[in-house]
Amino acid sequence: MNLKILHTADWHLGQTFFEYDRTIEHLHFFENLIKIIKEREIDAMLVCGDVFDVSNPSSHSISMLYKLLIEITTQFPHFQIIIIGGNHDSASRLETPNPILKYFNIKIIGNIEKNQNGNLLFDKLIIPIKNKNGETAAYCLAIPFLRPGEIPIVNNSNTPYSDGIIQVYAEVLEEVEKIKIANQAIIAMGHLHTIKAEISENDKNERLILGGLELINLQTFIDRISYFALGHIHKAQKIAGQEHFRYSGSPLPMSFSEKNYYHQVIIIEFENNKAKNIESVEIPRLIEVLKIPQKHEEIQIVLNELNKLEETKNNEEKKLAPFLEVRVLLKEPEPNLRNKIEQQIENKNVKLAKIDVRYNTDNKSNTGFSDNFEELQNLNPINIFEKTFQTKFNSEMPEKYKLLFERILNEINN
Ligand SMILES: [Mn+2]
Repeated sequence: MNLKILHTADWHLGQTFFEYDRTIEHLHFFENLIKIIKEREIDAMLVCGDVFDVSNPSSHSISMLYKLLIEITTQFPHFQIIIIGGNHDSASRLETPNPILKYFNIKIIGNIEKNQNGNLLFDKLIIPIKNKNGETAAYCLAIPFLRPGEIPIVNNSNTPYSDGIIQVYAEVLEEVEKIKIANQAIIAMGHLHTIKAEISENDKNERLILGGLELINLQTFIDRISYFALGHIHKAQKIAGQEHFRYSGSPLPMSFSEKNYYHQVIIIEFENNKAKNIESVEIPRLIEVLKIPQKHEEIQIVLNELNKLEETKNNEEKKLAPFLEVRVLLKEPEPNLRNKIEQQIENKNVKLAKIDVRYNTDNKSNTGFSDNFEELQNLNPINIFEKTFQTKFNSEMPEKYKLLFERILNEINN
């Protein structure tokens, strides 16, 4: 049986980019999405988590989602939409509109549920997907992001979180294998972090919470699942070289570290139980992200670089101007930094989002303090201030700071 699916994830509706509203970017993505669904004659869309950026999205963000869903399903009456919750979404809030959405062939799965015996409610997690002929061409394992409290306890495991998640997938998959017939495909959805997924510097802080023990190895499912649609990692990629195990990535850059990402949605054509054709379709950026200069430079060089930027013509153009990260290398604190930069770019066609300051030091781990107890005992506040300054800025502390600091100490002590 033939079937054409669109896979996307990590929309993060309501996200602000360093306080800049992103509504026009999301609407631009929606336009592209509808165009692709129409032109490519897609049967169903899978949204793999982090639909919203926060667990209590604004009414504006919520109405953006509902408007999109209604627009798609009224334009394409047989279209089917399945959405799972991500770690940014609130499981129960996300599911709230389900009683209405079912009339539009839309299902939102925020969490897993169990019956009195502690067994998974499979009906909630196994969703048949129909093609244009109304045939069930695939079964979807719609498993949302799982929080530690939801997953089964696996005895004698060194990695209980990831083993628990794998067990949930294994149980649901076993159930699907019982009901499916030979020419039906099995599609899995997930919002999770797999082993070997490539993440940005920015993501490392947010995602690696248990030092890597939470990473999921999906190896055991490679031959049993026709396509695994993943969300959570913002960079589009295949998993372990497998064409049919993929992250679609986010349709918009969510941070400056995603500057070079190629945003896309994935279209998968199934023929019987196989993903026959897998293709990524680019989602063009409405607003670029810019880093100036390429590497951190001293303030005068930075200002010269900024001066070369093009002027903005009008307010309309400014709305679409790139988000700018300015990268500065400092020897000592520079209280007027923001002011200087803002003045320089006042009429330029950019939106200042972030000033990334780096200090002229290459030895951050060395605190400059002795580990000798006697010496530590004899340190006074001025010594500590001087040494901290030296470590942070890699230069002698100027006399003016010492005088200011002494004045503070005097005021505190008197
Ligand atoms: Mn996520």
